Amino acid sequence: MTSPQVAIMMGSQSDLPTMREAAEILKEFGISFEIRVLSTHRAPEETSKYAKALKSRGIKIVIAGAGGAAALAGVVASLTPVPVIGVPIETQALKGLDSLLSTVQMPPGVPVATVAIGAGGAKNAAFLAIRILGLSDKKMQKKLESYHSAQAEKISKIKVTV
Ligand code: RP5
Repeated sequence: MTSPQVAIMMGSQSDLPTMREAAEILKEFGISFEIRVLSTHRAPEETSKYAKALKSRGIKIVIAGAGGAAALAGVVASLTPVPVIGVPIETQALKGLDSLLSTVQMPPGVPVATVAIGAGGAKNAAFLAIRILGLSDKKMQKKLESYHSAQAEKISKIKVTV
């Protein structure tokens, strides 16, 4: 069995409605992925074991979403050379600004490519993963081009009257 290309990780099952958006885009583009709920503060050892095995398992990109004091993406990036895209989950208390800052403000040397807060960010995480995978996959590039052409066509068909 071939290993998935992308690993989607999230800190809690409550993050699934957001992270599902990334999964749906990957599905649409036919990219193989796996999804795991793993938490740096609730299950640090399991998370660490999983992160350390990513490279040898052939995973090419990680999409990691967490909320609040969101350590997941940064910790995973510290444990693997595989590129990590971070999705800040929207929170009740601070509307996800807490998640955004915890995910994006990584010290130099351990990058987390951070997208916008919430569902839009999760979708863009998948699109970014697709662009990265497209660098070495002509078919994927073609699919992306068709996607963007379809978007452009949709926009051009909108007629606005005032
Ligand atoms: C984080 O705490 C998770 O990523 C989640 O966004 C947040 C709340 O988790 P739950 O209390 O819903 O499990 O670790």
